[in-house]
Amino acid sequence: MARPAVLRKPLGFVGRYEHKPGAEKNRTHYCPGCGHGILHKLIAEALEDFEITDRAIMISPVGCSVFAYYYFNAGNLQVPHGRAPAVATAVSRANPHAVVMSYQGDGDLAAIGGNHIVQAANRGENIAVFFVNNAIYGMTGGQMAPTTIEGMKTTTTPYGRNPLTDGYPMKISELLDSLHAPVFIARTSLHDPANIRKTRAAVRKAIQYTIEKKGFSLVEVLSMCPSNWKMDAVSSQEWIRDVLIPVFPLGTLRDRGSEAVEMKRPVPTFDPAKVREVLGVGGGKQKALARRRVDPKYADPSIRIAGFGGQGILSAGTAIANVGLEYGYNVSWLPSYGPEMRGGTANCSVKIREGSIGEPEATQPTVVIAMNRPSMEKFEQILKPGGTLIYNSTLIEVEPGRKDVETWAVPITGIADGLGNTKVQSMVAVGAFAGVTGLFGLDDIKGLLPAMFESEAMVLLNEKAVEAGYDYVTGMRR
Ligand SMILES: Cc1ncc(C[n+]2csc(CCOP(=O)(O)OP(=O)(O)O)c2C)c(N)n1
Ligand code: SF4
Repeated sequence: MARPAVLRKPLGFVGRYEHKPGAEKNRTHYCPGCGHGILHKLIAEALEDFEITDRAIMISPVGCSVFAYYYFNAGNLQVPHGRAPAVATAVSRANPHAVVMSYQGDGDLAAIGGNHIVQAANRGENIAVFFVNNAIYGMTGGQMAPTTIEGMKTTTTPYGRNPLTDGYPMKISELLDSLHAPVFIARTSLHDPANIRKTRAAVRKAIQYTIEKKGFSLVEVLSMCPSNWKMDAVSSQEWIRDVLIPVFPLGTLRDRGSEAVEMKRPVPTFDPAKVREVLGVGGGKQKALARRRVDPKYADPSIRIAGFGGQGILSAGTAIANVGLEYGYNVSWLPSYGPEMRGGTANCSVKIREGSIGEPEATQPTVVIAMNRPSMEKFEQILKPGGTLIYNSTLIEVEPGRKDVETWAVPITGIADGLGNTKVQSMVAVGAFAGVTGLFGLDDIKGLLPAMFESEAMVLLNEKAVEAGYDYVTGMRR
């Protein structure tokens, strides 16, 4: 006797959907009649059936798709608008065992992320992309998307999309089908049970090829958005059948999965000597400088340098990062080019690590170098308790507010002026950093200056600046 079917939530979903406080507990985020929930279920069932919940990673971007992060029993990364294919690339390359899926709406994938998806497909990244085409921006209230069809009224095309002014609906599957690398491209729909079954099959194929490391798969899914189409759920399904499908014909555009062989991408290896050679670091020296014994407080520093434009903030950061490289550390340097006010703060983050660096921004720095008062007031707030604040006492006439950090008042601009050139204040700051942290030797920094400055006079002047900053703080210790 056949066993009765047991209807239950697939294990590819988390047991409990967490909502924001105050939200009703027994409903999803999606509007009634929305296609997202159906597609979620098809993916969740596949995660269970393929037994990959422990190695599936979902990349959810911006749009109604973002809510995927609440539902799947899988790893999840929420990423900026349109960037899912780039992040999926990184995750799948760094961890080839992971089954990486990107779940994107049409505004996200075809507009702001248009180039990302084309490039990821062209590289044949081993990812499964689920592309929810509802012909409109859902989350933001119904603006025109690249996939909006001709004549369709949206909040930004109130008289209907006019190709003369707004272009034609973009057929992403056909576009990607012109590329060499993808293995699987299909367009399906969620408007009735028969097509949901076909979507189910396509979802499984895309996931299967990703598990088998066959390369890039994309399933474009026509999906209802009753709220922004201003229709009820049933009319939305009929509208897909009668109006959307004639523009976006359904079917498998490409299926090369069975003939494709498992991709064996070379796993990137890190050879510091090779990197030094290629980057020309160390004036052709193959070996890194001998590391110094560093107070554990300053091992793996996360540094924020801030001041106003013209103070050489970014150069000071570059110099510190470059010296870190010379010692064979991993380093990152992240400038901030925010729309700063004149006289406000410009800043950069530098990280120096023995191990790998995840996030390049020093969101909770262990060392802050503040070159002017607005910078000190802004960045001492985020300094890690027990961290170190080096501040330019020439221009900052107030005491730092934080009492739980070590503070060093160094007249950085004054020292540079004493050397006859205010511009070298950035290198005074580098010297002070080296003196306070003990991370770099004075001679080691000086040895790099010829690679940074063209004229001998500038090299000499900057040598003096580094030395003066270094000597000032080491003198304070005594
Ligand atoms: C960089 C950036 N630009 C714009 C937005 C605003 N925004 C949020 S969702 C969205 C549209 C998403 O539409 P779509 O990808 O079609 O997804 P849907 O909501 O229809 O599922 C936009 C423009 C944003 N969050 N970030
Ligand atoms: S706005 Fe549209 S896409 Fe977003 S949840 Fe509602 S119906 Fe779905």
